[in-house]
Amino acid sequence: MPSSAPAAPAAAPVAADSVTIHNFAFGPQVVTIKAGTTVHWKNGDAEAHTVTSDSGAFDSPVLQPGASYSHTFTKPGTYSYHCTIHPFMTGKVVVS
Ligand SMILES: [Cu+2]
Repeated sequence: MPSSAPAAPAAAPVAADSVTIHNFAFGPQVVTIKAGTTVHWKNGDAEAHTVTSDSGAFDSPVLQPGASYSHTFTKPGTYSYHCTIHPFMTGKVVVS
């Protein structure tokens, strides 16, 4: 694996606690929340996806179309995540 991947276009962080999976992307891609907030993901695609922390902090089961997943973030930090089925799908939760 190369140590530096090409920079992805910077996504503007959005203060939100819900993320919709649509068209093989997490939207908003970057959400900002306060510690103690529960973030809800909903799969609005016709494909199965997962919400999987890069660091193992959280991991959804396979979310079939229409399925939801939530995780409560108790500690400040930046949590990157991806879809294990489609690793090009990435998102971030920034907890303050
Ligand atoms: Cu996926």
